[in-house]
Formats: sequence, C-alpha cells, structure tokens
Amino acid sequence: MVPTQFQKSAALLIVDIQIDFCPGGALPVLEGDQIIPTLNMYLELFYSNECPTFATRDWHPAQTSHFKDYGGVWPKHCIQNTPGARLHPDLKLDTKTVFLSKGMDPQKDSSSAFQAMDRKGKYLLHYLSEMGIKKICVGGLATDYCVKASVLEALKDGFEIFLLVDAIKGFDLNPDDSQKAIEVMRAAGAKTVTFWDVKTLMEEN
Ligand code: VGL
Ligand code: ZN
Repeated sequence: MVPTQFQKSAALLIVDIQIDFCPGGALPVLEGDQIIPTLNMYLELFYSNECPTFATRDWHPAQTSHFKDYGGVWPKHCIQNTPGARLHPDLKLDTKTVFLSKGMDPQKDSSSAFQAMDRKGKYLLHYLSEMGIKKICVGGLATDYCVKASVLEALKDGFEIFLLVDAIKGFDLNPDDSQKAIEVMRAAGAKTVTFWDVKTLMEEN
C-alpha cells in the first residue's frame, strides 16, 4: 500500500489520561474515563499505520505554586510517584508510545504538552521536528485546560491540528467551558474531527 501524505506526517497526542483526572481521582473530569475506549481505537489506528504516538502526564512535585495550598488554583493532583499520577490502566499503550511528563517546575503551571519532556529532557517539539511531523491529532483531558493549551501552542508553532472531539472531555468549572474552548481552538485554526474522519484521512491517497 502506498503511504498517504497524512500517514507520513501525522502523529497522535494523548493528553493526561491519569487516575487523578478520572472519576474517583483527586481532580476528576466528569466521565473522563469514558473517552478511553475511543482513544484506544485511535491508538490502534496509529499503530497499524506506523504513525508516531505520544502520551503526556501531569507530574507535579508535592509542593508547587500550581496547587491551591501554595498559591495556585488547583487541589493537589498527579503528585509524582503516587497512584493518582499513574496513567489509567485501561489505556492500551504500546511500548512504541513516547511518554512525556510536564508540571515538574514548582513555580510554573506548564499546561501545554509542548512543555512536556521525556526522561532525558527531550521535548515534544524536538521529537516532532526529528520525525517530520506536520499534523497532530489531539485527544485527552482536559478540553478546557491542557488540551486547549497544547492545541493553541501547536497552532502557533505551525502544526495542522485535528482536534479529536470524540476523545476529549473537560472540567466545565463553568458550564460552557469545554464548548468555548473548542470554539477558541477552531477559531485559531484547529479542525474538529471524529474517528471515521481520521480513519478516512489515513486511507486516502
Ligand atoms: C490539567 C488542571 C491542572 C489538565 C492539569 O491536564 O488539563 N488541568 N493540571
Ligand atoms: Zn496539574
């Protein structure tokens, strides 16, 4: 089969599918775990087309200005090496997926995946440039925070963004936050797609 343009230049980015962001966790997104089966379909599609996949995690020190107790706005969550910081076990990641951590700086919020790095300090952008990635399909948690920040930064950096609207969920601290975030991302140039759109793009020549 002849690889398509999409296949040659697309990557999947899965943001923060962690225990603390799922129901029962320290900072849960309502029904946050319900997108996991869909994310698994995307993973399978990307693996079978040999496209790169990335998964970020929020990975905070116990004391950070990100937390309410130390001047921030959030309850404690995703503290390094605690059970709540683990990726959700239902997410079917392969060893090929590149893991990236963010939020380690005790003075910063770091909500964008572009602030995430691997164990050796290599950033997402470095991987993407090296691999010739031009298009990023983005899913995960939370639509109105880290997903939004990641998408806006990617657009600013010139990437073509496919927002996976069937594989994102937001906090909705105000009722329309997720909807508004989607509108902001679209206005900035993100394309909103679902699984069948991406599958079609993969197969097009
Ligand atoms: C996030 C709030 C605080 C996120 C992380 O992943 O969207 N939100 N830390
Ligand atoms: Zn956080």
